[in-house]
Amino acid sequence: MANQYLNDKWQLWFGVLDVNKDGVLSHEDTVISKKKFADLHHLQKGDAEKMGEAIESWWKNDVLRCATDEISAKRFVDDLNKEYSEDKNKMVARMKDLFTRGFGITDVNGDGFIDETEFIVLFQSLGHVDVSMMKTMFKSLGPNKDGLIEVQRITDAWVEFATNDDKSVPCSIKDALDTEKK
Ligand SMILES: [Ca+2]
Ligand SMILES: [Ca+2]
Repeated sequence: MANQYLNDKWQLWFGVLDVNKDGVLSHEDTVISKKKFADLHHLQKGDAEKMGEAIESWWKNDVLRCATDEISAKRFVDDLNKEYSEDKNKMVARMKDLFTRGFGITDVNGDGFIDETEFIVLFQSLGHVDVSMMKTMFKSLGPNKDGLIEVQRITDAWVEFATNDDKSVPCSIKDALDTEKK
């Protein structure tokens, strides 16, 4: 089993993903986040459908992992513990895939960078409201002089968040999430 520090981060991550805050991850979270993403980015019908399919696929395959029932926080954390204990490298590889696909969608204009608006829309699509937390986290991830963060860089930071159990390594994602006002 992973240590308490990593378990705490997984618990925070569950909170990031539970869009409607009903204590479980389910298809309902997919439906809401898909709609919010299209609305907040003012996507036209064709683009909304294309992005919607990518979002559906991400939830289904990467997050819910084809589960058709609801995933509680305990099950989410237990499953990660199991994966982590069985084969850490494999788990890290899966997280890389998950976050690569996730931030690929977040980069809605496809320029290879995440700007502050794309970052905020990501969180708002996931049902979050504390914009100052989002801005703090964005800034902590090191935007360049044009205010952009490479998709790869942000992906790496989230993989680190989801897989590193070393408490001595600073983690600005955890720090920001710890301060989030709900
Ligand atoms: Ca939910
Ligand atoms: Ca972009």
